[in-house]
Amino acid sequence: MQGMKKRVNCHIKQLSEFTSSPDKGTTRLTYSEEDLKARNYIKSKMEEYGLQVREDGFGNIFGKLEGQIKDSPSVIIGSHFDSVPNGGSYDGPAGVVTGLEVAALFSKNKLKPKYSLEILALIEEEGSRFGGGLMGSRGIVGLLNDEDFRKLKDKDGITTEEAMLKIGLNPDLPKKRDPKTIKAFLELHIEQGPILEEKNIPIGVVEAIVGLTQLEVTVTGQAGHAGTTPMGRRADALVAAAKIIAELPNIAEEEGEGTVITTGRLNVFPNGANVIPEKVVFTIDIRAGKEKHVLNVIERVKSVLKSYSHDGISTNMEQLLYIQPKELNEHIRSLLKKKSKELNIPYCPINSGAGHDAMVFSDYTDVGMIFIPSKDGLSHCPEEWSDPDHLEMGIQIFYEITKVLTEAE
Ligand code: HGY
Ligand code: MN
Ligand code: MN
Repeated sequence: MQGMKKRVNCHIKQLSEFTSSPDKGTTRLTYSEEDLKARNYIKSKMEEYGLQVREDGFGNIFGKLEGQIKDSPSVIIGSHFDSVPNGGSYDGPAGVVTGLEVAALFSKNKLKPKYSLEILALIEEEGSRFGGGLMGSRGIVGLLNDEDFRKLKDKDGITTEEAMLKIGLNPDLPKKRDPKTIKAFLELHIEQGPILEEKNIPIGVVEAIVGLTQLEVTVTGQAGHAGTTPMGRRADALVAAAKIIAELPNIAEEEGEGTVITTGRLNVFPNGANVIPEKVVFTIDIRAGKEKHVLNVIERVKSVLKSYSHDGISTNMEQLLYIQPKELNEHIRSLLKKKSKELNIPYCPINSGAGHDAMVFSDYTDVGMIFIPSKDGLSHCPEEWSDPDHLEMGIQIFYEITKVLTEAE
């Protein structure tokens, strides 16, 4: 495995430099100039490691090593290469780099898989530009159809189609993929929490992933002059939104069972210091291990919105994303544990509080996922860091399990 750590560090560092916020972490929005630079880097490495490279009609990148069985289904190793605003270097790229390195090892050891091996770099998992998230994986399995995809716009009103064309991508390429062409999907990801570090264990074998929903709430009032409008005659959208948001944490605490709720994005219109806000648009992200808790919280949010809809204030809620909790494939989980043991790499079972593309694929094929520790449990921030030694252990495990699943010799 010599040379791997150097290559892995180089991949992570290089990808982290494709950012629109070089002085504050990684900001790589889908179909941006930064996306294009990262895309070209990933494609060049796929070619270097002997893979046939293609992009689909969403801009997902596939690097394929053909199996000896004609038209065989593929074992896919992948993750996403977009980021949150001012995020870290490992969330997504750690999984893409894992795939690249497994392909490099297959090439170096001249392995011939019976079943095809594909490395997949997915777009718009975070939803930072077009909202919702898990877009690349939902598109591949057909949960996001072409028409709905082309309608999506970013905050400046640019559509997915316009943004793709701007960086030379072709939205008319094939999109949905027949699940029968996928034998398994494997994803390595950073834990993004403190558990593995606190246990001092380098590998987490993911058992289940939380269910989640992302809501977009619009509160509408009446714009007006900040100086001349008496307090009793205002329909201030921001005051109403603030009261609504202030009620949310308590709803999650009352639901319990690890339910979490977050308002991460908020926009005020017209956003003038001397103008009473006419409209506020904000997100509500709700997660829980059991679906009923997510559904309960959605209902409570609806009643809070209703309770503030009076005296010139109206509210509207749109669901940008909804995905049920997922339990990952038992056979692959035990294979991951077996390979970790054979490699003398300590591991423990773990559940994921973050959403991942793996959860989308898990309804269509066998899915396996491992975590590596996040320093101080931090993620979605510039401080995000993981130990290359841990990443190397994860790659070794994925290399071994991929040889088994592709029946490579
Ligand atoms: O939000 C998430 O859980 C993931 O980082 N997209
Ligand atoms: Mn991620
Ligand atoms: Mn993320």
